[in-house]
Amino acid sequence: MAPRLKKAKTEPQAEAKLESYVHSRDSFKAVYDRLKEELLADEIMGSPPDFAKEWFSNVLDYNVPGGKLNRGMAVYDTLEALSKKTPGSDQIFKANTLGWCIEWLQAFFLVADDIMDGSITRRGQPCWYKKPEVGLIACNDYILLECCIYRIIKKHFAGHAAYMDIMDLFHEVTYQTSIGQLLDLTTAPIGSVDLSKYTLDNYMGIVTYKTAYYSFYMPVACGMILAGIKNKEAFKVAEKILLDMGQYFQIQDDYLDCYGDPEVIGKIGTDIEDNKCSWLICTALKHADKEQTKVIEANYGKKDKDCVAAIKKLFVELKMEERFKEYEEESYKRLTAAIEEQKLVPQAVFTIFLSKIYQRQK
Ligand code: DMA
Ligand code: MG
Ligand code: MG
Ligand code: MG
Repeated sequence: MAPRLKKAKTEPQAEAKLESYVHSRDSFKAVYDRLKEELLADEIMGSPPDFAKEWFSNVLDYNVPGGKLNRGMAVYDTLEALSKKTPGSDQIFKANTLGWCIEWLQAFFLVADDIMDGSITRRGQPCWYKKPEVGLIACNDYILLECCIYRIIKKHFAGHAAYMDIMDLFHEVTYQTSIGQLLDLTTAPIGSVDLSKYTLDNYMGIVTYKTAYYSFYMPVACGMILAGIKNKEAFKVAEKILLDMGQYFQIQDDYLDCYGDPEVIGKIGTDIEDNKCSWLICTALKHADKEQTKVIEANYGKKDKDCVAAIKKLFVELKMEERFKEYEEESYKRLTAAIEEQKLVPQAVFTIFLSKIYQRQK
């Protein structure tokens, strides 16, 4: 019989308390610096010449750390809310590492999304593919961004009890998000406006996959995995609430695409020109009379200033801003009730996230 090895339940490092840890953008960013340094010191980077290393470094700095970081920072917030005592320094680092992997995943999807949506700016600067020296090299860059995720996970989690679960989660959520992008893009084919597709039912399907899984379920699921939660029911309860929250978040994104200040949101809206199945157009169609529907048919999905203006005028007639604000209040109430109703997951896991997005301007 093989000798039975008695293994400590937690790694010795995880025991080391870090009383002074303050979870802030700065402490989170410090982990990015370390992960980037590790990637650049990776053996595979040993042979490429300096100009290639510099390109790689620029791809990362331009696309990974410049967002709101809500998704990435939520992994640690979740872990903390689920831990009876302050997490040790190794657990803190692991949570923030997975947080950055989510930010890397987001960077990968956004570089590609901006090409496909024909967007101009992102996070207050030109979209990566719009930079004259980049262009379609951006296609290889988004592949690189995705590869980094698995490089980082391998370095820091190979041998960890949750390695398989973490890998599986990242693969599953990447698949879900790309299916969401597929639905988003094929519902809005260039040059053909088929209003029958623009229902709120179709809309919810698109946004659940393209946004809610990776932006809301994933950070919390990472935190739950790190906290050692095994109860599948707890994951299910979290998923239900977080998908609802993610739908609300994408509806805000659609609202801000039309009504947000580009200076504040850091991007110029393109949904009307791009023929997108957005919450605004689905809701407008639900309330439009015959004449108003004709205006939509004639003007939606065209890269023409006057057509865009005609749609925006119609949105005013149909009180779209007011309808959005109503929806926002209802969502907040519905989510708060759902959070309080369940007993399996501490409320803070959800409320920290919800308070960051409620009535957001960017
Ligand atoms: C974004 O949807 C979804 C992913 C997976 C990047 P979107 O095109 O509405 O996003 P944005 O408004 O940020 O371009
Ligand atoms: Mg886009
Ligand atoms: Mg898009
Ligand atoms: Mg958008």
